[in-house]
Amino acid sequence: MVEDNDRAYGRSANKNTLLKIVILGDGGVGKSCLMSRFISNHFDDHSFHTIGVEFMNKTIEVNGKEYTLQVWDTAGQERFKSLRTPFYRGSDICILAYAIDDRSSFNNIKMWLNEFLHYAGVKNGIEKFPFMVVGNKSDVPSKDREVPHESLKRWCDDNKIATYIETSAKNDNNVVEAFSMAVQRWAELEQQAEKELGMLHHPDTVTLHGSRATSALRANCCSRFSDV
Ligand SMILES: Nc1nc2c(ncn2[C@@H]2O[C@H](COP(=O)(O)OP(=O)(O)OP(=O)(O)O)[C@@H](O)[C@H]2O)c(=O)[nH]1
Ligand SMILES: [Mg+2]
Repeated sequence: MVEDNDRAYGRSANKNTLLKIVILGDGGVGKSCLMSRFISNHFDDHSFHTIGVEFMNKTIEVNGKEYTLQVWDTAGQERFKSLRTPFYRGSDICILAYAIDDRSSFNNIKMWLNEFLHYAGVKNGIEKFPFMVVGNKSDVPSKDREVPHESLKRWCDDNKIATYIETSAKNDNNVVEAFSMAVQRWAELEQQAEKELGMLHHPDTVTLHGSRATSALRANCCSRFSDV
């Protein structure tokens, strides 16, 4: 089915796809540690607060296809807001992170979602954009847990977000899985968008010139030309 779609749009099924992923969440939830665990399988017990943004690339295979993930780690502290928000535009995937031993970081996920929607210029509804909610620090002792797993599930259901997971950057639990799930969600939404475009245009005549169906459907006059 995927291959049929690829042929219809004149693309090679083996092409490497570049995806920009931003990680947002309160300061200290472990965003930088999630990125370094994913990119270089490294964990820092004394990680410093991030200032602004940093990005790193890693190529992975998901469902037999190759993706180069450009992972953007942002500063969660409020004072760095103006340094991080310009980098949201052009994102393909957004990871919303909190720490399971920090209730207020979970309560703030909605604020991060709204900040992303606003500055990334997402207009077509939350359910059409690949968000991934990550509850990090799942290694902490159960007495320190402040956010039950059920609260994560309920919050995602209520906010129409299909993908969520608990991770530990420290113990290397579910970190690669979180990124893979996010890519799978992106691919699902991409296929849906291609179908919607296919209904608007006959598949034999439409040419996307390498652009993505999701971008085409999400595009507005500014966002098409301001991808970072
Ligand atoms: N127990 C535990 N600690 C973690 C985990 N991930 C990160 N930490 C610790 O949490 C602290 C903050 O981690 P960072 O990755 O710097 O947090 P951040 O979200 O990038 O913070 P800002 O850059 O300020 O936005 C560090 O002391 C890490 O060692 C985890 O999975 N488990
Ligand atoms: Mg950081």
